[in-house]
Amino acid sequence: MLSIKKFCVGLCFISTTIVSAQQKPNIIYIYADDLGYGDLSCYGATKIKTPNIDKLAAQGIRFTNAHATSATCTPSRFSLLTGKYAWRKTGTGVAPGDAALIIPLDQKTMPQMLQQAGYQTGAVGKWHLGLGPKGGPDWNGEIKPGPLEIGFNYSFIIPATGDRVPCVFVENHRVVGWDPNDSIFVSYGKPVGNEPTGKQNPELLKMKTSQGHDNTIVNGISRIGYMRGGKLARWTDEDIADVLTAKATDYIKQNKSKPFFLYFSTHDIHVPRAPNQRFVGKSRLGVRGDVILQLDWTVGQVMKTLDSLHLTNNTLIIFSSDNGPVVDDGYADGAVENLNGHTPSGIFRGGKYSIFEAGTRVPFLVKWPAKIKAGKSSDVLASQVDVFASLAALCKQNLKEGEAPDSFNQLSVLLGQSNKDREYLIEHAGTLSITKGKWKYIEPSDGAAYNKFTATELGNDKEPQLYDLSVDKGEKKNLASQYPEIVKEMAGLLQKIKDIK
Ligand code: NG6
Ligand code: CA
Repeated sequence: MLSIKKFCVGLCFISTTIVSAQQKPNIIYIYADDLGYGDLSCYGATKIKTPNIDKLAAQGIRFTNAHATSATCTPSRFSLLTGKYAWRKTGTGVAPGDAALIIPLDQKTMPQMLQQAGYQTGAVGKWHLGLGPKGGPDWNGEIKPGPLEIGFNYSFIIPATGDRVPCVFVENHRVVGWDPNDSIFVSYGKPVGNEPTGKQNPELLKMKTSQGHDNTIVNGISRIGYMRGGKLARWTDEDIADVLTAKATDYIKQNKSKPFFLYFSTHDIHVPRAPNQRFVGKSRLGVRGDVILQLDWTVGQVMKTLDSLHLTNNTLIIFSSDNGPVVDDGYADGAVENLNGHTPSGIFRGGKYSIFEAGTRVPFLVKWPAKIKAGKSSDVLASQVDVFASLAALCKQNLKEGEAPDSFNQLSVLLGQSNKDREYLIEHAGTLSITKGKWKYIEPSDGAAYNKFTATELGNDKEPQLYDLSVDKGEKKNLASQYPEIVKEMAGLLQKIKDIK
């Protein structure tokens, strides 16, 4: 005979399954910074172990041909949040820390679409899309427009990057810990105030620079740009991962009973790489390896929080990076010397800033236990610009003409139900490339072929380039002169896409 207890357990099970089947999934987009295709053990790294991110991969789909939209931060983030290629709009390059908000207020954004679908939306971490009106933000007043004006209900952000002033967090419209007796001023032109700079006082630095980064010193690290004031509000680099992870997990806890969207954009593994003491020396690959471990810890904390709240099953997590890897990005932090055979770009050519594959081909993991079969790997051609339209489809939101214009609905691919490649893929560094089927065409450009400071092959060439990625993933053999008709066809298609208004 069925005991009452068993009956009840059965009933409860049925009812929770029904509830979770009906409830929209929570969505967390974890955006690592400058993490390369080859930086994780689930993508073949052998010199470093990333157990938490590997677990995420094992419980979902690991994409091997998915791309950030650009090879640097600001344009990739612009494209992700608007579903529109950043290169269609001027002023979307790497933004200074006092830039005005780059996303136009009349541009439909992914968080706005999710708000309309009934989501609570939060942004935690690196922003780097500008803040405030034309002329830039007032750091001592209400800092807007910003995340809250483009579709987030809550934000706790690093305004630009860790290596750019102001070195303060902004929560919603205010600098965290702002002191009325110590107003904050920021300049990307002439120095403001008379605090020591990396250029004049290198003896005060705990981390020397290798290029640029020689303006105001904050926490023993000199930055891009000058700031004065806000002494009590300044962050400690070694605590940034802890602070952001706590804010992200608090956000999850506070919104556990609503469908929520969390855009969690980590500072790791961008420069300056100043890991918390817990991670120092742990990777044996120098600070760059140590901050990869710190990032892995962060991802673990998010998953642990979901587990503890029983949200794991119905939470869709996307984990990716905003652009490819770089080893020396302007600080002499020992990353190059301690690389120890580790290959951040994996088998691909180039890295951050490059039009070659490693500029945008990045880790891309999708996990949603309620819907996605665990343990799959997919070589489907995919782009982050499609996340917007795909999530709109998931939430049954119609996009009007002109909204997310470059974003395709690839939901079935993201959920592992289809293997259909994106029709074509555009990559963006200084120049553009287009990939369709096995061919990748890089348009001619006047840019430098090589950046000697970052030691990156940028991929620029005055001549057209054509690679057969089916046999030449490392883009070693330019076949353009051998296949002029393919070059013509690919250049024509690229032009057509560029011409779309
Ligand atoms: C470069 C910086 C680099 C990094 C990058 C932006 C120098 C020499 N280099 O100009 O350190 O901040 O901009 O990186 O200043 S991104 O990931 O935010 O795009
Ligand atoms: Ca980046």
